[in-house]
Amino acid sequence: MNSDQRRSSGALLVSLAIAVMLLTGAGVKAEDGYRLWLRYDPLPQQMIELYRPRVTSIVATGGSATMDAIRVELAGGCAGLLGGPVLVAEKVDRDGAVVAGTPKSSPLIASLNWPLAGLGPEGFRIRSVKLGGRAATVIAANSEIGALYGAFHFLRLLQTQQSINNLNISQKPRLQLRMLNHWDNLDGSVERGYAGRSLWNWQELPDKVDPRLRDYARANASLGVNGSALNNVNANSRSLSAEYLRKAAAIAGVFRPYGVRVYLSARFSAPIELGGLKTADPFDPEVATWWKKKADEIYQLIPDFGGFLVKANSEGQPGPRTYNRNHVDGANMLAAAVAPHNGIVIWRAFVYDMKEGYDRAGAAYGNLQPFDGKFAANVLLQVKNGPIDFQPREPFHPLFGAMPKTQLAPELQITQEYLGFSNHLAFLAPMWREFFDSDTFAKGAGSTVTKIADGSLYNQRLTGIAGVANTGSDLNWSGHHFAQANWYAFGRLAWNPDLASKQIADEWIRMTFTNDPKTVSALTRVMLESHESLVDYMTPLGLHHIMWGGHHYGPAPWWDKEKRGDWNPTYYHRADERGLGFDRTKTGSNSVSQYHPPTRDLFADLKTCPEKFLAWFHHVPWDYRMRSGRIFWDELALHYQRGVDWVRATRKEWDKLANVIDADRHAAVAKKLAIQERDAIHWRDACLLYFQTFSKRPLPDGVEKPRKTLEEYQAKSLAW
Ligand code: GCW
Repeated sequence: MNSDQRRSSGALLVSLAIAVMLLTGAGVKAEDGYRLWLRYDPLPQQMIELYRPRVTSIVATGGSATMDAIRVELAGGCAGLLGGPVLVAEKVDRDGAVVAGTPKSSPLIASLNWPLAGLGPEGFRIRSVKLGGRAATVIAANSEIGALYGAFHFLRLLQTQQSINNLNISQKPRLQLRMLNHWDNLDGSVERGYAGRSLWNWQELPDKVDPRLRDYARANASLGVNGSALNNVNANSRSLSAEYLRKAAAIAGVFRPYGVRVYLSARFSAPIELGGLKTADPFDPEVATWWKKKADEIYQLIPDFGGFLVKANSEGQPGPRTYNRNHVDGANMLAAAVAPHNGIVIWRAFVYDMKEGYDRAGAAYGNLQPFDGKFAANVLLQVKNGPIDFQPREPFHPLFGAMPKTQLAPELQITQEYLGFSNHLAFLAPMWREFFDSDTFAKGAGSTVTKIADGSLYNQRLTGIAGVANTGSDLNWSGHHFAQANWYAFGRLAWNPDLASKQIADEWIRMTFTNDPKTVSALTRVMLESHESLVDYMTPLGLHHIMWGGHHYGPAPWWDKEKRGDWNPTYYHRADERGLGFDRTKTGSNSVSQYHPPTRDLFADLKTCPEKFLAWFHHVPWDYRMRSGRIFWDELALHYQRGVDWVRATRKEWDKLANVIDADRHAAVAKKLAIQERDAIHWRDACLLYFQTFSKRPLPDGVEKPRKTLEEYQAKSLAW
């Protein structure tokens, strides 16, 4: 080949490559998942034609950073979705303007004289109107952050291909504080993080701020998440040092235009470690003064600082009880320090001291319930959804409905500590729905957890919810492409805890993958079934905490080596010749009595207890007759098998989508699903072989033979 030929064949290759790229839409960007659900790729032509006349220009006047963000998001988002530039204008001079802002930022919105008071500080209204005879869409709010939320909502309508004719939408968040809790350490590691390293680069801060943090804030704002606790609740005092506060202030500066306020986890003994005091006793005036001064210093640097998040006297953390004071003494002392700045204290209820013969499931109630009505007005008591610890399934925490005079905030875990890390596809909205929909009967029928969380049951003044984040430095943020859906679901439920799982899944799929109806319905089904299937192959029928010690990945029901008895799976499942499960009724720990009747009685009676909670509340005889007519042992085994079958079917389903999902993400998810199948088989075999040593019964028909021996499963934990 001479050089001319080489050149021309090279040119041909290039033009071919371009043609292929144009046809497939590939090559523009690797589909690495970085854009989350905020992808603004062109919609199908017929949608563009429908939308185009209604989106010709963006009118979002005002010079603040938040108004800038609104302009950029709307103009960039609409241009991307509509496949061509959208004008940014000062006024409405044509049909199709999208006007966004507040009565203060926009004379136009002011001139409408809309009654906006009912929207509160963060709500928005979106309406199709005529302005000076021209068709326009107005996104109005009392605050710029409200307008930003409205802008994201408008974009979501486009992304999910909803009609934008005759819009008349008013929304406001049901809970006030909607925050992520990051268990990020100062060395860049993330406790229970499965998506790389921490997003905060403490080494480089404050001089260098990763531009990615802006995208983190955008993603949160798109859901209405308005708080971020930056550091691990297993806190290092240094987070509160002058040096680290300057770093946190730099982060707060990036988050501010997006309405995300920064919170910090406070180590209770910081006055000793940072302040050189001899004690951290909350009744010591020097200690109280130290915290007051610390709060003043923080607010100097971060004027909109949210407040402190505290894990005290839990799992080795210091706390007021270290000094013979109680939780209220500690929380209220900190609350007094931040109160002058309108800050708050979020005190965690995750407290369970090990005592001989005690039941961990009843411990938080025992520790905190007696303090009902004693916490200061700016304290939220943050309670995990279930009484033990973010298990694949737990009944709701009995503190919900038991502290009518205390401001409770649910804590959910978005990161999948006990749910297969970021290797397993498990959409958590259905699990959280089950929690929110639980009826506590605290004030009669209909006293759901939702009504406690949103403050309506007890007129709770300050409301909130936290999700332990699953974000990290991985390009796709959450480790598994589908784990992004859990961040999304958390934010959407924090905004409106009545949203249906199906709607959340549907929105997310459309925004993240495709609007193709067949694919949307196939993926919605997969997502909605995924959590129950994970429960099937991990902890069916009320089993819990049977994971490998320490890392909590994979099964180890035989595990009994932890220094604390209540960290051992054997403590929880109590398998013996008679049966399986923890008796929490009168004949056992009786912690079922922490629930109100009739829930209490329902759970306490083996016959009426929902089967999904059977081994949670009862020591169930192996031959107990289940509703299906099968004995408990057989039913248990079939659940394990069902979980495995589901993963296999899902792999097939996913394979079928190879030509509708981009190659990069398709391959990445396929790889994860292969791991999930391997793990599900491992779970089934290891658990059934182990429990069989007690049940002494054969596996029922339909359950596959284990692949290895029990000894082999016991010898080595699942690798991840
Ligand atoms: O779920 C457990 C985790 C710990 C965590 C603790 C908590 C931050 O195993 O890693 O510590 O809960 O919620 O405080």
